[in-house]
Amino acid sequence: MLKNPYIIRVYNDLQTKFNEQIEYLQAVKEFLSAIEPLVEQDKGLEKEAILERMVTPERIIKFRVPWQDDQGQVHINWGYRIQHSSLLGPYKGGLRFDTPVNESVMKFLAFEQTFKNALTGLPMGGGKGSADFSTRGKSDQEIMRFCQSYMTELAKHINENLDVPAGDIGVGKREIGYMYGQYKRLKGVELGSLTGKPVLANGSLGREEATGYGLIYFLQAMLNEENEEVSQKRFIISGLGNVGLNAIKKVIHLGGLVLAVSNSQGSLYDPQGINIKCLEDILVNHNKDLSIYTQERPHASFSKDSIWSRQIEADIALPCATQNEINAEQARKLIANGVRFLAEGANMPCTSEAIEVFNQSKDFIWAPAKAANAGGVAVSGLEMSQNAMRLKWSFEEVDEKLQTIMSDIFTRCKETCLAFDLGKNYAVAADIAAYQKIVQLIQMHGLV
Ligand code: NDP
Ligand code: 2IT
Repeated sequence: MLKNPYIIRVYNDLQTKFNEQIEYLQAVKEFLSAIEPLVEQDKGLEKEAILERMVTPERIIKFRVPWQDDQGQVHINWGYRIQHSSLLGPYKGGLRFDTPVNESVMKFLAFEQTFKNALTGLPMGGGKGSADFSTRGKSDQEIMRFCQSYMTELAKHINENLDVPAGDIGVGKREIGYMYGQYKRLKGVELGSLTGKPVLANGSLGREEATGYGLIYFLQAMLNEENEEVSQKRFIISGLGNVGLNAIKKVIHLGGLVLAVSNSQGSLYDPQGINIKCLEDILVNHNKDLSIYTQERPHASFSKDSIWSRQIEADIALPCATQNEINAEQARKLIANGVRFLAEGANMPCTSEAIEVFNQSKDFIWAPAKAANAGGVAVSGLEMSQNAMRLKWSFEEVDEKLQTIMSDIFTRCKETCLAFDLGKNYAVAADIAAYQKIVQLIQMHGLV
């Protein structure tokens, strides 16, 4: 419940203007309620319209993307790039190719990205882009043609000093490679115009692993506070893409037991622990059909139900698929099944009602996306540095820097909890820490 009159006015205005943009309104509301005590103390903010400037993107770009399928049929999709904030550097954030994307999803992601990037301590503003196009079921040639057409338009709005996209759902190194190739044809070689590039094409070692590994580094720091560790803990992890798969690998490497995993087709529960070789074989050679797993490991079970609705006793949950994947009922179920920790790999994976359930449960500790999944964009920042310096760091160098960044973000959250008497509410702490930085930047830049 929002209480501060200035905050209420800002939120109500947004609600009136963007009534249907539920994800955007959800992200903004969570943020505004976290920073409410600070706004209450600073009566000068309203005259300067600081909050309005914080929640409103600097620019929204929308363009059509025509492309031809293998049968010669022409299709049209929509492309977006939301350039939310350049206060800290070039707009920075991923591109999502997925059928349910729309302006609301893009605006929430670009908004959150701005604060996440601020937490990394690196010079990156915030942005996000997308297309309502799914790579599922498309041939490699169709995906290449789509990426080329998409970049033909996007190239007008990005460069290494202005806006630097990377991957997100449906966009990995293959898609980035095709887009980078097209960018070069249009504008010449510019190493830092995209990140998440294939390593051979001047991408950074460790970028592919960074979000999943970074998530576990943050979790380790959080567990360490409770004198607990990853080893021997039982995990439920959703999403088998860039974030989920690398989180699974890191957990297994550290001696944790991954009991259940999922993708958009369903979920898999293996009481003996997921066999990573068997899983990877399915992802690469069997069209991601998880039901095949039970043929080799009959004690495991596959279900088309959401992983979060299944009856699985565990200690730690890592949602790494998409927004709002855990609702209040599922949150209550997790707690009833013994889960005591959660770290968000995906952006905004828990509904506001689920968050309420977590915050009301005395012994439940959770890590918000803005802090816990910042490892991906952080290593994107390191990729930009390497590109600018025309050199390449080893995997170990990048990984070490990633560990330092994640542990610094955790320390910042912990110190903010202490300073504002927040207990273990790392989500509110992350919002406050990022807000403090962004407020100062807005004031320093004058009326922009
Ligand atoms: P990928 O496309 O690589 O993987 C997404 C995974 O989630 C796939 O296994 C996919 O299933 C599954 N999935 C997608 N949508 C749904 C859905 N509606 N219900 C159930 N499962 C779903 O994406 P990423 O791993 O890159 O991104 C995952 C999340 O992490 C997103 O929220 C993204 O914004 C966030 N993130 C990503 C970063 C990155 O560096 N890539 C950085 C920080 C956050 P299937 O394979 O069947 O399609
Ligand atoms: O949500 C995210 O932080 C990302 N998709 C990564 C963005 C990036 O620029 O690496």
